Amino acid sequence: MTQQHQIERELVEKEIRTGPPSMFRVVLLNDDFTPMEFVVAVLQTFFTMDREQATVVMLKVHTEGRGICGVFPKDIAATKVAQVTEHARQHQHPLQCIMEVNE
Ligand code: TYC
Repeated sequence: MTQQHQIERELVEKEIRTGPPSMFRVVLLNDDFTPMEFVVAVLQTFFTMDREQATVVMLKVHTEGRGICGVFPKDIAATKVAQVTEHARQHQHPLQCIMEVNE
């Protein structure tokens, strides 16, 4: 068995033991174009942060490249990603919002 097969087998066995992942992080990615003020408003509108919390997260994304907006069940995380992405495109901003398994 190759090392790759062994890794895949361990992942499948882990999923059988633990069930599918249930919680997902919603993450914002930095870019050079989306205005800071727009990102702060997104965090307040879609992630129920106050202005101070939203500013902290926005500056973290701006300086470190990415930041966590929240952790949610899969369907809620997917809805937030879709809402943020749609809102950003409506305003012609390239803001990227993704979800990933919260191990
Ligand atoms: N880097 C952007 C700027 O300088 C601000 C920004 C922050 C963009 C967070 C995206 O997810 C983001 N205007």
